[in-house]
Amino acid sequence: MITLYHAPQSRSSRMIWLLEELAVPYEIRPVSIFRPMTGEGAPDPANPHPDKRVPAIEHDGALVAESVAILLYLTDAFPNAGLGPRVGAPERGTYLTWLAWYAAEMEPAMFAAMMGELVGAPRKQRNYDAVVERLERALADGSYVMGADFSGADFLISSALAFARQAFPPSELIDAYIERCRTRPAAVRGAALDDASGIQIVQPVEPVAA
Ligand SMILES: N[C@@H](CCC(=O)N[C@@H](CS)C(=O)NCC(=O)O)C(=O)O
Repeated sequence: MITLYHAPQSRSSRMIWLLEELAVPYEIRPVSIFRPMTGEGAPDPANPHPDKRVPAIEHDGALVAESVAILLYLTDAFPNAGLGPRVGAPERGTYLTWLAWYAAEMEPAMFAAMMGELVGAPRKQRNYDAVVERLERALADGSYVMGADFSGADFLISSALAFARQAFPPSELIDAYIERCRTRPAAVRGAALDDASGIQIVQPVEPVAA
């Protein structure tokens, strides 16, 4: 059983979508977090995350924190869900490149744009332009960043785009991509579970064949 430590409307929300994509049983365990935007909430002693943040998961005695680590851990642990190429597959390098790009390039560029930090900062502007260019190039070539099929990379990238759409330029390609990802049945089910209060055990709607 996988346990997700979760706070509604936070970075753990999209992890419910991911768990729905995997089609495995899981438990949602709500924890409180400090919310700097409102000053509300407090770190929860019951949260095993090293910084008392979310998301964190526990699985078979392993604790995993950080969104990208959780995604990679779970797509590797449940390869039959088809969300990430297995170790040794030819597309594995491309997959890892997108995951690292998301954490090291896209998120910083996105937050820099959201905070208005690009003006007068040519280095940040250059990084931001490169992010937009790489994204638009990938989406012009396929429905998803790795081509025709949805992967864990799309899960991270599309959810960040949906969260911070205003940080990116107007683009029909980007809008259509967000819509394609956000309307997946697992994403819709995940969104409906976000506000769950109390511990919930969720059973898969359509288990993936082992
Ligand atoms: N890089 C981390 C960021 C996690 C994060 O900042 N989570 C926020 C919620 S959106 C949180 O738990 N904040 C509570 C705090 O900062 O104490 C990840 O992607 O997992």
